[in-house]
Amino acid sequence: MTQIKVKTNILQANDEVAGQLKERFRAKGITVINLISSPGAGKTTLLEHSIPRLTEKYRVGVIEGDILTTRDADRIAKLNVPVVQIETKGACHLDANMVLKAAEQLDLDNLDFIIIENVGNLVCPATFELAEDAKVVVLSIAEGSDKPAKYPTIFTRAKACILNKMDLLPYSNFSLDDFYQDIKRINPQMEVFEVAALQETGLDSWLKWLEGMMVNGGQKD
Ligand SMILES: Nc1nc2c(ncn2[C@@H]2O[C@H](COP(=O)(O)OP(=O)(O)OP(=O)(O)O)[C@@H](O)[C@H]2O)c(=O)[nH]1
Ligand SMILES: [Mg+2]
Repeated sequence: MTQIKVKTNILQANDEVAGQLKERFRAKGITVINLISSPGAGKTTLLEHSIPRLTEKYRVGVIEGDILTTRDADRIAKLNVPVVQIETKGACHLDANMVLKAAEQLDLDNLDFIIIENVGNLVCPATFELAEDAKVVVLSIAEGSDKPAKYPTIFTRAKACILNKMDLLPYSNFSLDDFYQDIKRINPQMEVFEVAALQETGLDSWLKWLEGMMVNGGQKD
């Protein structure tokens, strides 16, 4: 009983911060995406291959969440976009306060997108609002087609799913039929993009969807 109350309070407090932060992002016309997946599904790789295309038209900043190390932030910094690292020191997800602090390091007057790479974890990040306009879940072929059924919270809350490492499909027992059947049941509105980030296949529809998500309709000031 008490445990449930504590958890509710933590989430409520987080949602309040996230709500205020979202208003700030909206006022600046910034679209915020929260990328969530289990470790190694390909979040950073997706960013490495999407950001150079996005920055042809838009200004992009990245917030990198990791339990330890700046490795992902270092990879993103090579793309010459502003990047802020959050080291959670053990915490398995980002929360709105961490994003608030990270956002203070970014020039909000000069950004169209902020993409947050959450800590590699399919479970905990699902329940924490980060002032995002959309959660995007990345699932890789090697993880198996049963994951939406086994981890429904994130697949319910995400607006889009990147099905990554499609190049590995011939070498795995991943069933696209089972996957789509579960998605249809769990979240029929969710957009699914079949992608091989490393090979840069399937990125066009994903990038077009991102553009469609823009809070200011793609207008630059
Ligand atoms: N075959 C194949 N490998 C990929 C693809 N995308 C990413 N990888 C590989 O998958 C591994 C993990 O990729 P990352 O991008 O680091 O994954 P991540 O989700 O950012 O990992 P964490 O931040 O640790 O949670 C790397 O060795 C990538 O090269 C893909 O489309 N196909
Ligand atoms: Mg990463």
